[in-house]
Amino acid sequence: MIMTIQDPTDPRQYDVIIIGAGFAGLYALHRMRGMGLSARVYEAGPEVGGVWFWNRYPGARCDVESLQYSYSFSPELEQEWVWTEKYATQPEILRYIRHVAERFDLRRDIQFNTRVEEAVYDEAGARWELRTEAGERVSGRFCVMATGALTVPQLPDIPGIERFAGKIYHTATWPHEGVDLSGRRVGVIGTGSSGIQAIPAIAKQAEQLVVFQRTANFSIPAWNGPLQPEVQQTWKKDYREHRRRAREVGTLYEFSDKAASQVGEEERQREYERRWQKGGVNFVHSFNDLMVDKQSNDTIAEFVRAKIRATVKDPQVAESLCPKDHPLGSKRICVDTGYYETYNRDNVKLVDLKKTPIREVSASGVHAGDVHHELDVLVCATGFDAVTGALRHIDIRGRNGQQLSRKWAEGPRSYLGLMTSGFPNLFIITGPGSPSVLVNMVVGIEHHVGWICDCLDHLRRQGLASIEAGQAAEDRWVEHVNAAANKTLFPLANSWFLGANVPGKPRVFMLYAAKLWVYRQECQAVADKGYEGFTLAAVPRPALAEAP
Ligand code: N01
Repeated sequence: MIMTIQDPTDPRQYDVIIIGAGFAGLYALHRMRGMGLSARVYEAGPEVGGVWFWNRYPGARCDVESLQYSYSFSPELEQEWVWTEKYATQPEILRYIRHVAERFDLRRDIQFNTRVEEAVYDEAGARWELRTEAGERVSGRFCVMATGALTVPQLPDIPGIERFAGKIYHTATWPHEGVDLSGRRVGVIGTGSSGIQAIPAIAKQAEQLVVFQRTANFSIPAWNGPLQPEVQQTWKKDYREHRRRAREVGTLYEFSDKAASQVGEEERQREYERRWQKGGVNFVHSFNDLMVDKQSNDTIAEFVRAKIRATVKDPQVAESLCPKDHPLGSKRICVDTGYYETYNRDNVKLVDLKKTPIREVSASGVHAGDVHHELDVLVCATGFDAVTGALRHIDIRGRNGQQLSRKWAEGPRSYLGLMTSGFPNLFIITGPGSPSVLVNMVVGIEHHVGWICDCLDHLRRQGLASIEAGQAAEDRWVEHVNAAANKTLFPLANSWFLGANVPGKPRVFMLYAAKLWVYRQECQAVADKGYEGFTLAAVPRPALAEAP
């Protein structure tokens, strides 16, 4: 028998409220419903997909191979779904997510066009009380933040930008009807993953393209192409084993057991060249010390700079495109299709903002250094208030009315990246303090949802109703996360991993840089020890629904 705690006279009370209907929210709904819990998803957008619903700029695609960037929970789904390209485009990934929503009948428990503005923990009732933008109120015993790491677009704070008479677009909120850039003079600000994917596509449409680059980034060719049926079939034969390994390492790459520092120059160059020809993020794994040894990293960084100089015909432009201020991989590596080659086109111009900073935007264009660039369209590929942004934009208040944004004013603090003390029964999927965006997001999401479901099951079986991260355990975890980051080269870059792209955001490395299998073991060990470091309580309320 399934016994739920939902009050039948008040349809707005649920066991679990999930915020967000991207990869994380959909899987959480599927699993929690399967446990017999009443669950409801609130989604700000009009459709499922999360980041893949919004990011539709020209050239948008994933840089994890399609066969890996997909759910592993259903062997039938993974066998039946057919990917068409090595790296899927945004429309194809969105089609996949929609298919999942239909196939598992998820839509009936999702409320679209509903932005949650406030989530307040009611201590007496031991429930989360949520208020939406439209004033609707709902409550849940548990609240799951499936709000994504790259949700809140970051617009550049440039003097005069509001005066620009042309159109301004952000890559993350690209118009759904598309934008016809033919015959237009287009400026792109930003050369991260989004800019580096969009620039070659925009250059093919626009009459003129001016790229405003503040920091040169490392980019590796994707060598994308159609996914051959025989490659797909071979992979599908071993899908279970591939998934098992992915749970240990995140994404399956060719991991090296050699250090760049231990081999000679010739072997290093041979390996870099071989990997460059294969393309993608696999390149970063050429040797096993590249993210911990600056001298080793210098060798791979120099290899890429040589590739840039060999590709870009104008030596001055090539030099501006060569990243020199951060180790390769310390900012999220980019994967491109014809990025550096784009600068050989007659209609493309690079403005190096390190030499000629933007002074202002006027009605007719962008003034950088002494030059005024006349533009019809300005594209901001300027990234996100990442990892904590979506959480900061909801007024989340825990015990004693404590605000999450206040608690995290000096940087996010969590235990295992899953919960934060003072906020009982609030789970965060792929939040700060977990590997999050450092691993294949779908793999990380499935792990977190699995851990949370096991935890809810434990509470139910023990007749408990609340779980909260302990302060001491959280403090130790934060130190542990910082120590892991400090063993790597990540802190050497001004990246969004550190919040460095958002003015005023505290400079804290927000992610757990250990190997995924280490993190999984740590999470499992905590659970195996009866959720060590957490406080579990039987508050005087009906316990969770009985296990089916
Ligand atoms: O954002 P970013 P993104 N004036 O923050 C520049 C994922 N993703 O949207 O480096 C001038 O990386 C900024 O300059 P700087 C992926 O995880 C994945 O490109 O701060 N420039 C930078 O060049 C990725 O890492 C995929 O000096 C300004 C750029 O804007 C993450 O999303 C595709 C500026 C922002 O780069 C974010 O990528 C796309 C200003 N005022 C995204 N403000 C794939 O899977 C910012 N910039 C392939």
